[in-house]
Amino acid sequence: MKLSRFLSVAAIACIGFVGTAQAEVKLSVAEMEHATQIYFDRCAGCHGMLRKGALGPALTPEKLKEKGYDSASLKHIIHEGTPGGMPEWGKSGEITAAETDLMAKYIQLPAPQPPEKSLKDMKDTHKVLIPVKDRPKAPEMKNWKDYFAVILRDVGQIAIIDGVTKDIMSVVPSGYATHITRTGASGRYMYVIGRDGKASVIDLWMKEPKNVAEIRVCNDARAIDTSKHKDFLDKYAVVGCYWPPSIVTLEAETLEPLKIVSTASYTWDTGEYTREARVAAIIASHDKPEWVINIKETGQVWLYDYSNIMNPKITMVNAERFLHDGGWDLSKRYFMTAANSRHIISVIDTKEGKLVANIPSQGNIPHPGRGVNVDHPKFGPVWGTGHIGSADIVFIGTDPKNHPKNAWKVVKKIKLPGDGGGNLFIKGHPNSKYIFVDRPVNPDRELQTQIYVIDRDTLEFVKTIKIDPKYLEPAKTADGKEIQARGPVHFEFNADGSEVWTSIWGNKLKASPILIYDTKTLELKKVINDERLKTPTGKFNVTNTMTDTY
Ligand code: DHE
Repeated sequence: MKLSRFLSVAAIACIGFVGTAQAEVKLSVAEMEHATQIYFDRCAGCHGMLRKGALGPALTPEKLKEKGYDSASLKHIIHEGTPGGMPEWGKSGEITAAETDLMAKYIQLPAPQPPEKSLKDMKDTHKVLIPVKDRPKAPEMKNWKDYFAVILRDVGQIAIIDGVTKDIMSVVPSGYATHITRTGASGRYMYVIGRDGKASVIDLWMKEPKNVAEIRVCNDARAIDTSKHKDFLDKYAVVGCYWPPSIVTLEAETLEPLKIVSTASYTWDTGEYTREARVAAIIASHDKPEWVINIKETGQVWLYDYSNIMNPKITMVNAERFLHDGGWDLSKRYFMTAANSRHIISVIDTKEGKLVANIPSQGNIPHPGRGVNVDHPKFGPVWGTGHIGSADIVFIGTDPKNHPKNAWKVVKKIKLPGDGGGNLFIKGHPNSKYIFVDRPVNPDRELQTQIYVIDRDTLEFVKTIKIDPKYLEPAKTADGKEIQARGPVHFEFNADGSEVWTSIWGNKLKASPILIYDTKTLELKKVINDERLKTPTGKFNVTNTMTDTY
């Protein structure tokens, strides 16, 4: 997203004020624009647009002063990262020395005020690219339920890949720094959200899947989902926005915007007003016309009843602050979600509409993605997560009826080999003997570039899979500088669980492969190498996403 569309006039105006108020730090308008763009791209997700902190600490000028940070110490942190999970932006080559210097100055100035967005603003960007009547009446290709949508993050595209033939069916444009995709309940439509709040929908019934509608609903977003209750199949989509903090519902087939609900509210515990109460994970109930929505900064999970779309009923469940990602337990009754900077897993009972437990995750910064479910012979159903800030993988009992002693307790904790965390995703499939774990943000190069394998029956770590260095070759900038690929990130299984896919998190200057492993033998079975595959990160199989299988 170009900054000029993002920064408000008010924000530009504040630059003059900044220069005079804090004589020691001055930036020109051009520098301010450049820094704001970098902040949006690299920092806002963790520290917040208004810099009040969430996963990362608050970065307001007052807080930095209170902690005694000057430009030199800030530059050091931006360059080197921290063991707590802050990436080494300078060292990794992702931002230059001059930009590191710029950012150290920028965060000592007040944050620019980002713009608001109205229903009219949204409507002005809404396009139905292929009307419903002109779309296929039946699937044109037979394997569509085993397609994968692969995020090509830094080029803002989605690759649709046939999970059976491994052919790239199409590469479709999407929003800026595209984040995730989710399918509708029938699987036919794949919904995509970009970090710039651009939502798009791809019709997978087409011989060459294409966007059929698009709209920009906010300026910063991470989540999208759909109505999965049987009476509302393919009826509504919902976008969760970071800025303006809001929930936007859309008509599913056309993305016509229907309703905006602001999430700015009060923290559940201390009752402080929080303008930046961002929407993190959204998950759709299969049993009720309900979305389960994490409101990050206030620490509430909202149970959003969409059966009367223009007059929704919302149950606000107090959980814990800084809610991030999460997924269903095996029964799909309990939502297991990470309040990551509090090291807590909150459990929401969606049948009763209440918090069941806030469980210390026994590690540093749980980051489950959707997590992993196992029906374990000894513990009964368990749900597992890894951690960004430590090597712990934990499994929590989730069946209070038949295994009450294990329910809502960490029943098994294992450590990945080597120091530190760096894990982002863990994934399983009922037909796979193994669970797979990545570690792309561990600072150690060897640990960062391996896949970690856990046995589903014993829940013990059994093996690392090393990635052949030929798949990790660095990208080269025009002036010959090398930028390393981070290593494998995220996993997804094919529909029958016989294969697991991961991808190398490279740089957009160079294509990166998708690696496909046999889930019985753990052998590398196939590599998809294609010039179009730049920065492949998240991968979403139609059947598994539709059915919430993980
Ligand atoms: Fe994500 C899920 C937010 C960075 C890949 N990420 C999520 C969810 C949230 C979130 C709230 C849950 C969505 C849901 O289930 O509805 N992600 C954020 C951030 O705020 C953060 C930390 C920083 C930012 O500025 O965006 C961030 N995420 C990343 C990445 O850098 C990743 C690794 C690569 C990329 O492509 O952006 C990344 N996030 C993902 C993926 C999922 C995800 C693949 C879905 C996991 C799944 O299996 O369902």
